[in-house]
Parts: sequence; structure tokens; C-alpha cells
Amino acid sequence: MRVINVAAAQMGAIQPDESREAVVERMVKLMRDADGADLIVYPELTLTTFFPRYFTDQQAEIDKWFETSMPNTVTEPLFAEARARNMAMSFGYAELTPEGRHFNTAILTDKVGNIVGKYRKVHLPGHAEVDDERTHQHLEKYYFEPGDLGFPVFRTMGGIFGMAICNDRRWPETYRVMGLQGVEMVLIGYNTPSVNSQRGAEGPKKRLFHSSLVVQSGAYQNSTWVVSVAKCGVEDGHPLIAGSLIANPDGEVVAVAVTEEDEIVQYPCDLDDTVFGKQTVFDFKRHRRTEHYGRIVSQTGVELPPE
Ligand code: CDV
Repeated sequence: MRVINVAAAQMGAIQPDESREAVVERMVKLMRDADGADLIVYPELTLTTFFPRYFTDQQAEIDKWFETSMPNTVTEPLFAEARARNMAMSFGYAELTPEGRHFNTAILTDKVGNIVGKYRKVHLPGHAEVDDERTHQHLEKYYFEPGDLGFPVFRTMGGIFGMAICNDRRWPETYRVMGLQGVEMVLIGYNTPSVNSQRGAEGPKKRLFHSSLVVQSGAYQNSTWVVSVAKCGVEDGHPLIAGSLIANPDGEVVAVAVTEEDEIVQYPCDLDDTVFGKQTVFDFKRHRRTEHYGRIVSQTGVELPPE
């Protein structure tokens, strides 16, 4: 048995004027609630409201949402609490590099607060320019550049861990690239608006269904644990779905959030439960047929067959 007691730390709404210090206090409280956890996982862009819903062309206004170092003065208390509790953690934040590059990033620490993994969001959803046809803006393509680190996995705590961020969870390639590196637990944070900005009929019920569907499929098809963690509730009038969950390597939901607020969803995940699937139905080496998968990496859009 290789049991990792995991806490999915769902976070309720963060308003635009809420300070990073106040958010970190909430994160520390969740850490205290996650008694006995080996690993705590927070959502995408944990430290601020979901700012890609706002447009500004003022660089200083843009950069105020970003962190130029990690840990930093504001997050140090979080790292200290994690160290004191011997708890590994993962959380998302907006990263501004010394070269002036902007990424939607997540990190993973070990149990003594060292950053052992970094991931930068690859599949940026939304649009790069204000689109008045939409009921709300989703300007991730304006604020961030696509991640440049691929989908790495990291050995820590006796297992193999990977990360993905929000929209990444909808893409099977995300999980498969990590699956091909033997991933045993995928950590995902998200901010998903409760209503599709281009199709009002797609409301929270369907959004929650899709969210579970994709992480459960990713877990099953790669025989891995998946921890999927929401920032939710109503931010500045904009509702975000909750539904944080932990899926086992059979694709079953073993723990799920029941509120739209700060909440711990906890489960003892045995990494050895990934072995059976990886050695049987999803033994990639025996069963994959790469000679037929060329299109997956050689084209992006659809190429229709000749009429
Ligand atoms: N933050 C996100 O990546 N949100 C997307 C929305 C725009 C659909 C998501 O996939 O949940």
C-alpha cells in the first residue's frame, strides 16, 4: 500500500478587492481543517479573483494580478504552515517571469515546503480581444501565453504526480501525455463559469456533468487518481461551479464537495490502486497503436474527407 491522504481544498468566491493576505488566511484555515492530510490541493489562480473576466490595457493593472516570485512575502505563511504540518501542497497562481512572460501556473511542493514541480497551463480557453457578443468575458488568451513546460510528472512522496489547469481537463491528450510517464495522481484546479458565455442554455447542471465526465474519463483511461478542485461561488456577480472531487483509477468518484464555499474533500488514495489498470486494459506498451495516431500530433483543426 502507498496511501496518500489527499485533501481537495475547494475555495469559495474571492472578490476582486479581497487581499492576497486574506486569501492566504483562508488557505491556512483549510490546511488546519485537512487534518492528517499528506497533500492539499487548491484551485487554479487561487490567490485572486478570476481576473480574466476583466479587460484593461494598463500593464500595471494587468501585472497586479501576477506573482513575480514563489514563495513570496504573502505566501510564506502558507509554506510555513505546510512545513509545520508536514503537508505537501499544490496551488495555482498567475506567474510573471523575470523576462516579463505571463503564465497561468501551478506548483507542487514536497512535505517540507520545497517546490518540486511546476506546470504552466497549455490549453488556454477564451479569447484575446473583448467580445461583446458574450455574456461575460474570458480573456485568458489575452492575459497569458500558452505553457512552455509540456505536461511533466514529478516523483515525490513515493509516487508520480502531474498537474493540469482547468480547461486542460477537457483534453484527453493532457492525461495521456502524463499517463505515458506513469502518472499515478493528477492534480487539477479550475475556475469554471456556471453558464456558457455563448450559450445561455448550458447552465450549471451540464457544466458540472462535463466537469465530472472529463476527469473521471481521464482517471479511468490512464488508470490514475485525479483530484479536481474548484474555485466556486459568486465572484463579483459571476457564478462559478463547485463540484470538487476525487476520482479513483477506475474512474469512480470517491469523494465530492457538497457546498459552494471553502470546503475540504478528503480521501486516502492508495497509489497501488493504479497498478492493475496499468498492467491490463491500459498497458500502453502492449495495446497502443501509434502507427494510427499521427493526426493527433500532426494537425489541430478538423480535415474533412473529400466530398
Ligand atoms: N478557467 C478555465 O479554463 N475555464 C474554462 C471555461 C472557459 C470553459 C473551463 O474549461 O472550465
